Amino acid sequence: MAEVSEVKLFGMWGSSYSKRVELALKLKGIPYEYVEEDLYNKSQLLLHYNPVHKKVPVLVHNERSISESLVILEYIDKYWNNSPLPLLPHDPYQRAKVRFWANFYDQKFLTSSNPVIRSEGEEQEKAIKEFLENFKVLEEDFAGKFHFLNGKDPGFLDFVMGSSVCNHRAIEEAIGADLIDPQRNPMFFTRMTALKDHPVVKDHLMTSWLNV
Ligand SMILES: N[C@@H](CCC(=O)N[C@@H](CS)C(=O)NCC(=O)O)C(=O)O
Repeated sequence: MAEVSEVKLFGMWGSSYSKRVELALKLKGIPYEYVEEDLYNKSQLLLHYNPVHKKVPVLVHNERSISESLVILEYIDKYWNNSPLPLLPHDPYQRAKVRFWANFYDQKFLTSSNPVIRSEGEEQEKAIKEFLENFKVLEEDFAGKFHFLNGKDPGFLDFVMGSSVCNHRAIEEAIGADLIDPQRNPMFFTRMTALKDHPVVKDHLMTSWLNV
Protein backbone atom coordinates (compact mmCIF):
# COMPACT_ATOMS: atom_id res chain seq x y z
CA MET A 1 0.00 0.00 0.00
CA ALA A 2 1.34 3.42 -0.98
CA GLU A 3 1.13 5.29 2.37
CA VAL A 4 -1.22 5.89 5.29
CA SER A 5 -4.39 7.11 3.65
CA GLU A 6 -7.71 8.42 4.80
CA VAL A 7 -10.39 7.14 2.48
CA LYS A 8 -14.07 8.04 2.63
CA LEU A 9 -16.79 6.91 0.28
CA PHE A 10 -20.00 8.89 -0.05
CA GLY A 11 -22.57 6.47 -1.39
CA MET A 12 -26.16 5.35 -1.31
CA TRP A 13 -27.24 1.80 -0.49
CA GLY A 14 -29.28 1.28 -3.67
CA SER A 15 -26.80 2.82 -6.08
CA SER A 16 -25.04 0.50 -8.52
CA TYR A 17 -22.45 3.20 -9.08
CA SER A 18 -21.60 3.29 -5.36
CA LYS A 19 -21.68 -0.48 -5.09
CA ARG A 20 -19.05 -1.01 -7.77
CA VAL A 21 -16.67 1.32 -5.94
CA GLU A 22 -17.31 -0.45 -2.63
CA LEU A 23 -16.56 -3.81 -4.22
CA ALA A 24 -13.29 -2.52 -5.69
CA LEU A 25 -12.21 -1.12 -2.31
CA LYS A 26 -13.07 -4.41 -0.61
CA LEU A 27 -11.30 -6.49 -3.24
CA LYS A 28 -8.13 -4.46 -2.84
CA GLY A 29 -8.43 -4.54 0.95
CA ILE A 30 -8.41 -0.74 1.27
CA PRO A 31 -9.87 0.42 4.60
CA TYR A 32 -12.45 3.19 4.17
CA GLU A 33 -15.20 5.02 5.96
CA TYR A 34 -18.59 4.77 4.31
CA VAL A 35 -20.94 7.77 4.44
CA GLU A 36 -24.54 7.02 3.45
CA GLU A 37 -26.21 9.91 1.60
CA ASP A 38 -29.89 10.80 1.51
CA LEU A 39 -30.25 11.85 -2.12
CA TYR A 40 -33.48 13.74 -1.33
CA ASN A 41 -31.59 15.77 1.22
CA LYS A 42 -27.98 15.86 0.11
CA SER A 43 -25.38 16.75 2.69
CA GLN A 44 -23.32 19.92 2.45
CA LEU A 45 -20.26 17.70 2.30
CA LEU A 46 -21.52 15.88 -0.79
CA LEU A 47 -22.27 19.21 -2.51
CA HIS A 48 -18.84 20.44 -1.51
CA TYR A 49 -17.01 17.37 -2.77
CA ASN A 50 -19.03 16.93 -5.96
CA PRO A 51 -20.18 20.44 -6.90
CA VAL A 52 -20.45 19.59 -10.60
CA HIS A 53 -22.79 16.58 -10.63
CA LYS A 54 -23.89 16.54 -6.96
CA LYS A 55 -24.14 12.75 -7.16
CA VAL A 56 -22.80 9.68 -5.40
CA PRO A 57 -20.37 8.01 -5.42
CA VAL A 58 -17.64 10.36 -4.32
CA LEU A 59 -14.33 9.06 -3.06
CA VAL A 60 -12.45 11.40 -0.75
CA HIS A 61 -8.83 10.40 -0.42
CA ASN A 62 -6.76 12.46 2.02
CA GLU A 63 -9.27 15.31 1.62
CA ARG A 64 -9.11 15.26 -2.19
CA SER A 65 -12.35 14.26 -3.89
CA ILE A 66 -12.93 12.19 -7.00
CA SER A 67 -16.33 11.66 -8.57
CA GLU A 68 -17.77 9.51 -11.38
CA SER A 69 -17.59 5.80 -10.60
CA LEU A 70 -15.50 4.77 -13.61
CA VAL A 71 -12.97 7.51 -12.86
CA ILE A 72 -12.91 6.41 -9.21
CA LEU A 73 -12.29 2.78 -10.16
CA GLU A 74 -9.34 3.83 -12.32
CA TYR A 75 -7.97 6.00 -9.53
CA ILE A 76 -8.21 3.15 -7.03
CA ASP A 77 -6.43 0.82 -9.40
CA LYS A 78 -3.67 3.31 -10.17
CA TYR A 79 -3.08 4.54 -6.62
CA TRP A 80 -3.10 1.14 -4.93
CA ASN A 81 -1.16 -0.34 -7.80
CA ASN A 82 0.97 -2.68 -5.75
CA SER A 83 -2.06 -4.66 -4.71
CA PRO A 84 -1.83 -8.19 -6.15
CA LEU A 85 -5.32 -7.68 -7.53
CA PRO A 86 -5.40 -5.24 -10.43
CA LEU A 87 -8.75 -4.04 -11.74
CA LEU A 88 -7.53 -3.23 -15.24
CA PRO A 89 -5.19 -5.24 -17.46
CA HIS A 90 -1.62 -3.96 -17.88
CA ASP A 91 -1.65 -4.06 -21.64
CA PRO A 92 -2.73 -0.61 -22.96
CA TYR A 93 -4.89 -2.08 -25.72
CA GLN A 94 -6.71 -4.42 -23.33
CA ARG A 95 -7.14 -1.55 -20.87
CA ALA A 96 -8.68 0.56 -23.61
CA LYS A 97 -11.04 -2.29 -24.52
CA VAL A 98 -12.21 -2.67 -20.90
CA ARG A 99 -12.82 1.09 -20.63
CA PHE A 100 -14.72 1.04 -23.91
CA TRP A 101 -17.07 -1.74 -22.76
CA ALA A 102 -17.55 -0.18 -19.33
CA ASN A 103 -18.65 3.08 -20.97
CA PHE A 104 -20.84 1.20 -23.41
CA TYR A 105 -22.46 -0.69 -20.55
CA ASP A 106 -23.24 2.44 -18.55
CA GLN A 107 -24.51 4.37 -21.56
CA LYS A 108 -26.74 1.61 -22.90
CA PHE A 109 -28.04 -0.28 -19.90
CA LEU A 110 -28.18 1.69 -16.69
CA THR A 111 -31.58 2.65 -15.34
CA SER A 112 -31.32 6.42 -15.11
CA SER A 113 -30.62 6.76 -18.82
CA ASN A 114 -32.55 3.71 -19.91
CA PRO A 115 -35.39 4.42 -22.38
CA VAL A 116 -36.79 0.91 -21.78
CA ILE A 117 -38.30 2.13 -18.55
CA ARG A 118 -38.97 5.70 -19.62
CA SER A 119 -41.23 4.90 -22.57
CA GLU A 120 -44.47 3.14 -23.44
CA GLY A 121 -46.10 1.29 -26.33
CA GLU A 122 -44.26 1.31 -29.64
CA GLU A 123 -41.49 3.46 -28.31
CA GLN A 124 -40.88 0.98 -25.50
CA GLU A 125 -40.89 -1.96 -27.91
CA LYS A 126 -38.23 -0.19 -29.95
CA ALA A 127 -36.20 0.52 -26.80
CA ILE A 128 -36.41 -3.15 -25.71
CA LYS A 129 -35.26 -4.26 -29.17
CA GLU A 130 -32.30 -1.91 -28.97
CA PHE A 131 -31.48 -3.10 -25.43
CA LEU A 132 -31.43 -6.73 -26.63
CA GLU A 133 -29.34 -5.89 -29.68
CA ASN A 134 -26.82 -4.00 -27.58
CA PHE A 135 -26.63 -6.85 -25.11
CA LYS A 136 -25.97 -9.21 -28.01
CA VAL A 137 -23.07 -7.03 -29.10
CA LEU A 138 -21.64 -7.14 -25.58
CA GLU A 139 -22.23 -10.88 -25.34
CA GLU A 140 -20.39 -11.51 -28.60
CA ASP A 141 -17.36 -9.60 -27.37
CA PHE A 142 -17.18 -11.90 -24.34
CA ALA A 143 -17.18 -15.06 -26.42
CA GLY A 144 -14.16 -17.23 -25.70
CA LYS A 145 -12.83 -14.96 -22.94
CA PHE A 146 -12.23 -16.23 -19.42
CA HIS A 147 -14.52 -14.89 -16.74
CA PHE A 148 -12.25 -12.67 -14.77
CA LEU A 149 -9.27 -10.49 -15.42
CA ASN A 150 -6.73 -12.95 -14.01
CA GLY A 151 -8.99 -15.96 -14.39
CA LYS A 152 -9.66 -16.00 -10.66
CA ASP A 153 -10.61 -12.58 -9.32
CA PRO A 154 -13.03 -10.04 -10.72
CA GLY A 155 -11.87 -6.85 -12.39
CA PHE A 156 -13.16 -3.50 -13.60
CA LEU A 157 -15.81 -4.75 -16.00
CA ASP A 158 -17.11 -7.41 -13.63
CA PHE A 159 -17.80 -4.78 -10.99
CA VAL A 160 -19.33 -2.39 -13.50
CA MET A 161 -21.71 -5.05 -14.77
CA GLY A 162 -22.27 -6.95 -11.53
CA SER A 163 -23.28 -3.90 -9.57
CA SER A 164 -26.30 -3.36 -11.78
CA VAL A 165 -27.80 -6.80 -12.35
CA CYS A 166 -30.53 -6.00 -9.83
CA ASN A 167 -31.41 -2.90 -11.88
CA HIS A 168 -32.05 -5.08 -14.91
CA ARG A 169 -34.20 -7.36 -12.82
CA ALA A 170 -36.18 -4.38 -11.51
CA ILE A 171 -36.73 -3.15 -15.06
CA GLU A 172 -37.83 -6.61 -16.15
CA GLU A 173 -40.39 -6.68 -13.36
CA ALA A 174 -41.63 -3.21 -14.24
CA ILE A 175 -42.06 -3.93 -17.95
CA GLY A 176 -43.06 -7.60 -17.60
CA ALA A 177 -40.46 -8.93 -20.10
CA ASP A 178 -37.12 -10.71 -19.93
CA LEU A 179 -34.17 -8.58 -20.94
CA ILE A 180 -31.30 -10.89 -20.09
CA ASP A 181 -31.57 -14.66 -19.92
CA PRO A 182 -29.13 -17.57 -19.79
CA GLN A 183 -29.98 -18.80 -23.31
CA ARG A 184 -29.47 -15.48 -25.04
CA ASN A 185 -26.66 -14.26 -22.81
CA PRO A 186 -24.64 -17.30 -21.69
CA MET A 187 -21.34 -15.44 -21.32
CA PHE A 188 -22.88 -12.71 -19.21
CA PHE A 189 -24.53 -15.31 -16.98
CA THR A 190 -21.35 -17.35 -16.57
CA ARG A 191 -19.42 -14.24 -15.62
CA MET A 192 -22.05 -12.96 -13.21
CA THR A 193 -22.50 -16.37 -11.58
CA ALA A 194 -18.74 -16.55 -10.99
CA LEU A 195 -18.88 -13.04 -9.55
CA LYS A 196 -21.69 -13.99 -7.20
CA ASP A 197 -19.58 -16.85 -5.84
CA HIS A 198 -16.48 -14.74 -5.27
CA PRO A 199 -15.74 -14.27 -1.51
CA VAL A 200 -15.58 -10.45 -1.67
CA VAL A 201 -18.95 -10.30 -3.36
CA LYS A 202 -20.48 -12.99 -1.16
CA ASP A 203 -19.49 -11.06 1.95
CA HIS A 204 -20.47 -7.61 0.80
CA LEU A 205 -23.36 -7.82 -1.59
CA MET A 206 -26.85 -9.02 -0.82
CA THR A 207 -27.56 -12.14 -2.83
CA SER A 208 -30.64 -10.47 -4.31
CA TRP A 209 -28.32 -7.86 -5.78
CA LEU A 210 -26.78 -10.37 -8.15
CA ASN A 211 -29.88 -12.35 -8.89
CA VAL A 212 -28.69 -14.06 -12.05
N1 LIG B 1 -22.11 8.68 -14.01
C1 LIG B 1 -22.21 8.68 -12.57
C2 LIG B 1 -23.63 8.39 -12.19
C3 LIG B 1 -23.86 8.54 -10.68
C4 LIG B 1 -25.35 8.60 -10.35
O1 LIG B 1 -26.21 8.67 -11.23
N2 LIG B 1 -25.65 8.58 -9.05
C5 LIG B 1 -27.01 8.70 -8.60
C6 LIG B 1 -27.34 7.58 -7.61
S1 LIG B 1 -27.46 6.02 -8.42
C7 LIG B 1 -27.18 10.01 -7.83
O2 LIG B 1 -26.36 10.38 -7.03
N3 LIG B 1 -28.30 10.71 -8.09
C8 LIG B 1 -28.61 11.92 -7.42
C9 LIG B 1 -29.15 12.97 -8.35
O3 LIG B 1 -29.28 12.69 -9.56
O4 LIG B 1 -29.44 14.05 -7.89
C10 LIG B 1 -21.21 7.68 -12.00
O5 LIG B 1 -20.79 6.77 -12.73
O6 LIG B 1 -20.80 7.84 -10.84
